[in-house]
Amino acid sequence: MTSTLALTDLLANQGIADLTGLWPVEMVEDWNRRLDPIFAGTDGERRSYASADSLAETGIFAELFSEPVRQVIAGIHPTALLYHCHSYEIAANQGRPHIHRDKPLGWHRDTETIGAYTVDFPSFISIFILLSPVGSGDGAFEFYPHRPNNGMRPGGDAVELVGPVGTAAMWNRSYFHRASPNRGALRRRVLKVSFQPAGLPNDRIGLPEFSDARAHLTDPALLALIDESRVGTTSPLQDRGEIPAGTPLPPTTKNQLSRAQATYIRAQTVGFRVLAAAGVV
Ligand SMILES: O=C(O)CCC(=O)C(=O)O
Ligand SMILES: [Fe+2]
Repeated sequence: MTSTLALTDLLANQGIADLTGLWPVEMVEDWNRRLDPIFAGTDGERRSYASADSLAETGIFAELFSEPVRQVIAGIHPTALLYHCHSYEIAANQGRPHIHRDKPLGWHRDTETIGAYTVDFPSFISIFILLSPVGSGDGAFEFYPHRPNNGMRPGGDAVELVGPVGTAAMWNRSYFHRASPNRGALRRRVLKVSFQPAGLPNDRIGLPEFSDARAHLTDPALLALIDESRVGTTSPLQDRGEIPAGTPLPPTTKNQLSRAQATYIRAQTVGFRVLAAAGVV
């Protein structure tokens, strides 16, 4: 299904778009062969990572950010700078979400995006690519496809990111989302990228995983994506992009929030809005 909305508008208004097909399945399967030795021996951990430098060293980073992908990113944010770039696995056979377990059923907004959230433009974006097949009970990423300023409606729509290896989506980090419990027998492996305009504060791009990644890259277009010196600047990347039409991901399930949980979320959301208006967050 192609919407009449440009990808940027879809991300602002529904928060999530289908990107399946942008990375060929054979390529993603090949990434898995390179990641297997990195994840080997971590099955006992609740969460395990292959960081940006490992992705660069294995050649995955260069394939991930192919020219067409860079054009989509630059189409949305002409000054894009990465914030996250890693693969991670979450434990199998779990009864609870792997992250934000203290929040109602794990539903949350990414805190560092709330202060600069704007209704009309998606500043904080993540990409998820499934590296293991994910069904409903397998720790699917879930997304509430409505603007977040009023909290969540109990029993309201949810999009589940399910499908075979290579299934991919782009989503607005300021919207409500969660990891559902991974009740399945397989560790769930995804590749995650987040990007934002270079002008915004970025407390992650200076981490060693990004500076170490540089040693494995030569293409200036790739180096620019992780160049810490670009924080606070507004010069556009050399890649120019057309903004493609967005492909919606229709809701497939409902959130299971009780009215009490939804009331709590709403109170917290309104509270954040007040704090953001006062410049506290
Ligand atoms: O692992 C997931 O499905 C969700 C993680 C999450 O909340 C995030 O990436 O911001
Ligand atoms: Fe999150």
